[in-house]
Amino acid sequence: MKKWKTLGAAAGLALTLVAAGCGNDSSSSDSFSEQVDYTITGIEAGAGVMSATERAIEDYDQLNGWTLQPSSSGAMATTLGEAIKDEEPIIITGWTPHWMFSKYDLKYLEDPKGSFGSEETINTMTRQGFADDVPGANTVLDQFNWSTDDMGEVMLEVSEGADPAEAARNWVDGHADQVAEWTEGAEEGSGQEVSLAYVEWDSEVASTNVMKVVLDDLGYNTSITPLDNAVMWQSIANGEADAMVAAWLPTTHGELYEQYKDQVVDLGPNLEGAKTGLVVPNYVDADSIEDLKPKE
Ligand code: PBE
Repeated sequence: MKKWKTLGAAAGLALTLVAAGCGNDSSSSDSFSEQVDYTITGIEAGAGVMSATERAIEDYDQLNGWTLQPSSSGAMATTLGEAIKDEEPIIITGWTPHWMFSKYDLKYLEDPKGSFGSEETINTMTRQGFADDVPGANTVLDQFNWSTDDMGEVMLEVSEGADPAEAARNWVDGHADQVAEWTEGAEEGSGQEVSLAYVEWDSEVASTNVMKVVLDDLGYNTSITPLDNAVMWQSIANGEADAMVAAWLPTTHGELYEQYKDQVVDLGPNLEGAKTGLVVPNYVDADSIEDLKPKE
């Protein structure tokens, strides 16, 4: 028994040394692009940042032959965390606000061709007629406005395991003055239903849960429904849902906005300074999309 164990350990050690040797060889000769196998780790197929990445693959010669791997926001974040733990190469579709920037040392790759646009706002949209049907809730949605730091507080708590509803409750309780500005002049509800549509991106989970707490506190009966991106827009346009606080403009949801702008009501930005792009850990030796290498 003892002999076997010793042998096993020795064989294991030898294998480890061989593996380490290979790893070192390949990392010194391979470019970052080769190491990630010319693959960008993406999120849900219908997300705006996915179309923007497809656009970038067209726009940049350096991305010739690259693949965008669809996934989910949660799986992407897990893959990113694992890569960083082992200091492995990785490139993802990223966005701000997101807790990943407070948890990890990351950078956006410069985008000189502007495939991802520049800074964006996140806007609030309602269905047509909502302001007449539920004016008090419409006033709150219209006055809802917070910063990337505010949203970041909720997101961080959720990323550390808090239930989104609980994190939203904590934020609202801790920011009574700010919430009072959103509800100022808004008629209280008496149980009227308000339906909010959203997508389960960490940023939208935060904002939508906070809106629910605020509207419920004011006497409305708010439901929140996670949908795919295109379906979220469609649900506001056809009146199946009342509102959403998740419209990334002008670029990320630009096409959806063009498609539906005559059927929705744009209440303007609820957050400024949002951004999307290709993101890598700081230890990656690339600063711009133009530092990447096409697949030969
Ligand atoms: N996002 C987060 C979304 C908008 C919010 C950047 C992943 C998208 O790409 O559509």
